[in-house]
Amino acid sequence: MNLKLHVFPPSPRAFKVLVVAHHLGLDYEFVFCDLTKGDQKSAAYTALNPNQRMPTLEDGDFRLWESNAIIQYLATKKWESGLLPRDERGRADVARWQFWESTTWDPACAILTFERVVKRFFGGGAPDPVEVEKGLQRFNRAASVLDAHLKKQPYVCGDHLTIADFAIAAALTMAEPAQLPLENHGEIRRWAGKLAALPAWQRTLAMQRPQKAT
Ligand SMILES: N[C@@H](CCC(=O)N[C@@H](CS)C(=O)NCC(=O)O)C(=O)O
Repeated sequence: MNLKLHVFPPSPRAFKVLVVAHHLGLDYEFVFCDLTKGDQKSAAYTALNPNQRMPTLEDGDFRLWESNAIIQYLATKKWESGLLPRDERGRADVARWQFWESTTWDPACAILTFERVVKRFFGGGAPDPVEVEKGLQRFNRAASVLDAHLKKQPYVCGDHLTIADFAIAAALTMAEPAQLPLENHGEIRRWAGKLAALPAWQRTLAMQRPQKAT
């Protein structure tokens, strides 16, 4: 088996990569990158990913970091899944939402996840109310965009599931402990419910649970 995924399953960025691998039915070697022990800073890991962050993929002598790039690469292993459209406009649409996830959605969710979950997990003290307020404002702004978009179509990029759905929904695995305010975003809840019903989602959640921060 050539494919290796270096992951810390409680993290939504690891979840993103794992859920796509599971949905595609890919065989991979699981390599636990234990962030609680600083595995990401080891010399061996730094040689794979100089950012000292996970996830990282290895496929033979090919190395790839950035969760959104990793799931694009995984999807090309099973084009027939449709998770990455073959047509240029379809692919550009997926790329658009993955960039939006990286630049807008993930940073908003990450502030609330860091303040309300990660700090507790690593003994980092109480949530900083200024940061929480900033996170809430960013989250509400981004969630309004996504919710309005999902009113028009069942999935992020139209009628079919793509990697853009997994990329964005991964952060919602922290919705409860990070108290992501979804009450006013019924379309996001509807869409997230469909993803959560996928066998790949449940399988990946089960990997997250035993080591979960809460
Ligand atoms: N944009 C990157 C973010 C990766 C990232 O920030 N990973 C965090 C965990 S969620 C990490 O490895 N942190 C380790 C550290 O900061 O020491 C991606 O999506 O892959």
